[in-house]
Amino acid sequence: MGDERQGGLLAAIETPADLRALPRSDLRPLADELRQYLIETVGQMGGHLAAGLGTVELAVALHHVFDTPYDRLIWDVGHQAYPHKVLTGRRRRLSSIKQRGGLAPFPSRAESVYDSFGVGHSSTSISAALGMAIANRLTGSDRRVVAVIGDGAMSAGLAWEALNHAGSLDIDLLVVLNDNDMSISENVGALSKYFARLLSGRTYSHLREGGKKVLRKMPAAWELARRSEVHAKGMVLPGTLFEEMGFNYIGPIDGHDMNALVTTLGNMRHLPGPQFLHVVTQKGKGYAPAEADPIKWHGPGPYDPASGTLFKEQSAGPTYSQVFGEWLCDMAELDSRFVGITPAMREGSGLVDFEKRFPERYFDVAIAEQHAVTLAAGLACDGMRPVVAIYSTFLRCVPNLVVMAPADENECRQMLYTAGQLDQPAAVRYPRGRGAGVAVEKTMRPLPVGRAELRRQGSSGLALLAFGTMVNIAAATAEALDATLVNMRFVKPLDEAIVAQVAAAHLAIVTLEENAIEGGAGSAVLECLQRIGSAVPVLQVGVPDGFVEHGSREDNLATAGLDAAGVRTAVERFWRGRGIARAVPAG
Ligand SMILES: Cc1ncc(C[n+]2csc(CCOP(=O)(O)OP(=O)(O)O)c2C)c(N)n1
Repeated sequence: MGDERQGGLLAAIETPADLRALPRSDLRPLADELRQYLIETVGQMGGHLAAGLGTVELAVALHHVFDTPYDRLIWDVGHQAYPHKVLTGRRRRLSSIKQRGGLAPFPSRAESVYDSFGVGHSSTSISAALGMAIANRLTGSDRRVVAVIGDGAMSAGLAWEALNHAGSLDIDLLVVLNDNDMSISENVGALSKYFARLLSGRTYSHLREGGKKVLRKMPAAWELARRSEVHAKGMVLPGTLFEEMGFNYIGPIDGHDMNALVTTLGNMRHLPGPQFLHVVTQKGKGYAPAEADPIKWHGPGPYDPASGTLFKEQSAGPTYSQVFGEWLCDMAELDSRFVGITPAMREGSGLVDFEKRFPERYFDVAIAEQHAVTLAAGLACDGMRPVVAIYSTFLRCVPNLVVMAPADENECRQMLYTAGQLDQPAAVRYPRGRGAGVAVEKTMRPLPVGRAELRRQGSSGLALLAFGTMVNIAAATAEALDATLVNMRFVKPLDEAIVAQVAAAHLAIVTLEENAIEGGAGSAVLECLQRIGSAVPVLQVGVPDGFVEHGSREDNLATAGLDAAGVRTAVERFWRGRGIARAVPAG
């Protein structure tokens, strides 16, 4: 699909240099082809769609005006960078995106010289761009640096920390605010209202730009106007906030108007100092289903581009997020102290129903994870039961934190319930995707804190201490090797009694976790063994010390050796290879 059927402009773009060679009149039809290419290609495999449809013109204009990759272009989060990928030599590979061995879903420095910064987490672009701008100054380079950041990403403290720093330096840097009024769901917060006010000030702003041109020719009058404008704008004209922070604010301009974009970026490219361009775009632009429902089309699975019908994935049982959302609704009904908090991840965290049913107790705090957790701490200090759904890995070293890992979706519900009853912070760590397919009991019962569950008593002398989803994955290995299998349930506090018993009664132990080995649950078991003076041999199975590449959860587990086959191989090698198994008396 794709190339051969294209009108010809897109098929001829192998690098942005080809794009820069085009006359300006070709940019509009090129953008139209690019948009169509995205709609059709993402339909084949699913991926991020709506955000990229909104940045088609911006990507074309930026590569047309700036000398990439010499000039640095940094896309915040990076889910909107598909058009950029297509324009930078990756058109033919776009259909491999998000798949193992295929294109990364976000810009990746290892993948392309045009990806100036590796992203995925939100709100890093201005800090990274500023670092590059400072490097340019220190090395005497004349390269330009551009950060493109969404209005959602602008809600994070990190973005403001970077603006605060940049504005204090007289440094050449362009920040483009890609304002589509949406995060994954509706953007929230006072800042998003402020952006809306900026839009309504558009006419005034245009007048002001016109006035500036005239006044610049009369320096005294210009200075007077500039000073009084700062005050006047505070009341009626937006732009002040960024200007007060040391940026030259221009906009808002229509981010789908190719001419306006190219002209404005062309002018701004030569302006010294920190520059801020406010661009207004529409999420899902040019694809009717995505324009109508940009939330659904933020990251769809495969679909039929012509009809806009999503191909449904086969499902067995609820996702962990659904179990979580349902549990929170049940608790909120039973106990008015329960409050739900999300850092801009309502859909992904399973909180859509909770918001509908308990709007006063639902808080989307925007992309602000630090704030979410600290807000929860404040609520807890004054007697509430705050629940934060957060996409995160976290460490065992936080004092006084209970950390649980459910073996399946039913245990997930029971652990959430247990956490909600405790008078101390607690975390339930579950994976994305669906559970094992077990029935989720409506009834909720608290689990004894720090107590593991013996799943199988073996007689071979081998014990498997499994955390979370590894309990089920290790079950077949336990059967095959006649090993004891323990569902550890609690990473913290660890069930030290069961660890001691197992150590005394077995010849070898294997710990299993879907987590980094370094500092993980298996390390907690080792620390415990060391404390009680046990020298029983231990194998730690978990995620090796390295960044995990993108891919489906199943693929990534298999690559890390954490699927059933990988676990069996590792455990057998350890058990038989070290001669421990042979030491067991037969029978
Ligand atoms: C720190 C962090 N929190 C949450 C997310 C999940 N996330 C990915 S994209 C996104 C919304 C970004 O909105 P915006 O910057 O406005 O971009 P748009 O999709 O509207 O183009 C969120 C919340 C993330 N990537 N990083």
